[in-house]
Amino acid sequence: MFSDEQLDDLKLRSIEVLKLNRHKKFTKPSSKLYPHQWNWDSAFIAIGLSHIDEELAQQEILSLLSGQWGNGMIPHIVYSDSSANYLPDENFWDSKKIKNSPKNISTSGITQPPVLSFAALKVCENSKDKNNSKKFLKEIYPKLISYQRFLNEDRNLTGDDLICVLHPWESGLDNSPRWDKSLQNIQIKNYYRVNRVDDKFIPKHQRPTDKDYQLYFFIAEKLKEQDYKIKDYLSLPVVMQDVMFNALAILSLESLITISEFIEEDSSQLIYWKNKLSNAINTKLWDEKNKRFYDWDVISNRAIDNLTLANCIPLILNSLSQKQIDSIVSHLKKNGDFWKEDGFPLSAIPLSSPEFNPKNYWRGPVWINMNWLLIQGLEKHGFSELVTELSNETIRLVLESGFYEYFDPIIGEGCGSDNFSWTAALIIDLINKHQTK
Ligand code: 2M8
Repeated sequence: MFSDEQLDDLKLRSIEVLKLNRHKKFTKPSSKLYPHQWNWDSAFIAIGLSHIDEELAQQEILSLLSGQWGNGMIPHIVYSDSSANYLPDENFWDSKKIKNSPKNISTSGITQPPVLSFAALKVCENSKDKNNSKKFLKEIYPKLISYQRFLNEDRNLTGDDLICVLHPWESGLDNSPRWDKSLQNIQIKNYYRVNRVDDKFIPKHQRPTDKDYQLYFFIAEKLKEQDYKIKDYLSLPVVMQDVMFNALAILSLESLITISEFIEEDSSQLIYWKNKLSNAINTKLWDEKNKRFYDWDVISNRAIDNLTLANCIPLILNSLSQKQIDSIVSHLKKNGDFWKEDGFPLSAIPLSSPEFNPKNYWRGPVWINMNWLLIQGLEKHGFSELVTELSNETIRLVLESGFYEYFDPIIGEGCGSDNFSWTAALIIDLINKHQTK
């Protein structure tokens, strides 16, 4: 399908994108639209960097951890440059005022999907110097555990062991239709006009709406009023047991258990959290009748019925039944919900869903990180043909369209920011796999 020259050239260009976005000791998601450090972006970026330069991969992780709060929370943004043009800026969150937050650096007050421990394990697996990576893992291990504790305990708000997400930004899939119904009920009274700058860089029809932005700021204000420590979760505008977030937290636990064996640490607490969370996701978020995973809206106490690609992310887990695996895979195949025969896989929401919009952010386009996560899941469960097919299509898309943030699944056109870091980083990983086969 591709020549070696084509792949070598694409890899070199991916490295250039990461170099372009490098800033101090981390990599910006993109230099104009996202001029700070983002949590799950840096996890994906570290995986790509680990194939090129292990030290840079480690720095990426250490830089993100420098924003960690005393309660273990790793923020979704670590601010790096107060003159950068991004809203909300660091003054909005006012993080330095919060007890136990870092005082030398500004951060947001919320987190993002937990991919970091999985990334740390991947960085170590790709390392040529196992002694060095063991030393690195030993250094960061207490911080990763403290983050996990924050997720499994502080964010177990309802007491049923599932982790709660408190803001669409925490889900990473900001304007996904899975949030629509829950956001619809929020009343914003006498609320100020929100300034945004993202639409100065990207055409408005590819980004969230003004109303979405108003809600994002409003919800964040409500969290800030409680100093980001939740005393009364039912008073919050939105609380979601997000199935992708919870699956990634189990993946983190699986990764931390492997790390703990490698660095000879006790893993009993991790196993305890993992069993509890796996049990909860398989009971409350799995529906036996419809054979699929759901998100749960805690405020209205009901399952969210939108099927999105995020509901397929549990495929990445070890402990799934054959029935669960087969049902997820049937959605992912060509001519399934997310892949039109002559189009580009995988769209973020079903191509047939009424909300589908091929160019609007998390409401239709293909995202390379989602494809990459699902490729890991397909590989884990032995679907090698589909892994090859999806990996090749993902590489082809970037080869033909460029290093965009997301892509129209019908015509393949790049949307959002160009020179986007996780696109470049994960393409490096896919090319490496392709070349070592
Ligand atoms: C997008 O989200 C940020 C807010 O966090 C934004 O729109 O300004 C999302 O795609 C998110 O998943 C991603 O981490 C971030 C940076 O790439 O951009």
